[in-house]
Amino acid sequence: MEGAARAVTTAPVTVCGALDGVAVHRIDLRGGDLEVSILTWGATIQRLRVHGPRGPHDVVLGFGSCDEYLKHRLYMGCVVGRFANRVADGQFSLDGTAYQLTRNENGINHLHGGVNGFSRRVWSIGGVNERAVDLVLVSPDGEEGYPGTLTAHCRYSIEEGRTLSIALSAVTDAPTIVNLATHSYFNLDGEDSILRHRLQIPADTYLPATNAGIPTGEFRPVDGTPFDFRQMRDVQAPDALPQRYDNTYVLAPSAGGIRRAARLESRGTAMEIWSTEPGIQFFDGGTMRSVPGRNGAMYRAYSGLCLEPQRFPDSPNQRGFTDCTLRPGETYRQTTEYRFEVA
Ligand code: FUC
Repeated sequence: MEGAARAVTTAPVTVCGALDGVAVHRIDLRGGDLEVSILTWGATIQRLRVHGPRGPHDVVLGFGSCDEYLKHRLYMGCVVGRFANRVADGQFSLDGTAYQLTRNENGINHLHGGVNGFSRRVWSIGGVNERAVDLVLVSPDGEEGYPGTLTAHCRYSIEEGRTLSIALSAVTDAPTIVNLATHSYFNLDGEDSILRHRLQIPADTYLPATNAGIPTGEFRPVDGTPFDFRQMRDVQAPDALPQRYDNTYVLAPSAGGIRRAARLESRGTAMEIWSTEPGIQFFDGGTMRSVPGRNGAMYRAYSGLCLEPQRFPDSPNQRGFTDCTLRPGETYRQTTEYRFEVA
């Protein structure tokens, strides 16, 4: 596969480690004003650099070596699946059959696809050129407790206008549930904290969650609360200690296309996220423990924030949430774009 890829590519593909004897590759994409390094480990964005008048600068957190991704369960830059965020008690029923998923968060809930979810698997390279790479992962029937063999695709491509496009899709051979999400920690300017980044999320309601991160089922208006990001404002709520942000924001219906899901700004760099997804999880990174990051940086609480377009957490157990069932013959699809501007 790699040989075929070499014939059509000018993008460097290098071995950067191994997991259980399987080589992990890094693919360095370049196009326009973006440079992106993708790891086959977890379909991870290891590095994303934007070129501007002040030179190139990093806009996501990342580790320098594969070993560090293995060591730190931060889901840094990866694609999480089969089911992003949490499934309460790891349990759900589908077509009258009850399933028990791995309970990998404090032995209680299922988080981000389990102990060895998609973020901790080596994806195959399906194709690569200078500006794009296709990654493929086959998840066997029963993996982490999920029914059906699921074949997932992730295509990263650099588009015109400083845009990184991410196309996710999946098919199954038996009824199952799917909710994939991209999980980069953004920091647009390399400052220690993202609390002074400015954020806008065009959502009138959000999903309150229990302390364990399970949505209560309520769609709560953001109006008059620290969760109101309808107007661009600092991440840190006014007159408040850092507010814990780890909730899904409910976006307007997308009618199948992509629409703006968030805008983030800091010191002359801006990023808009456009997506097909019904919700966007905003996680402020406040629970991150100190870890050494790339190039001698020390990552700690609020070093980066996550904005993760996805379906609603715990959907299989919540009436009134989006349906996450995937059946044979259907194709799950998500398109998400990170669109950058530099001044
Ligand atoms: C986000 C959060 C979770 C978790 C994870 C590492 O997706 O919603 O709570 O902390 O990241």
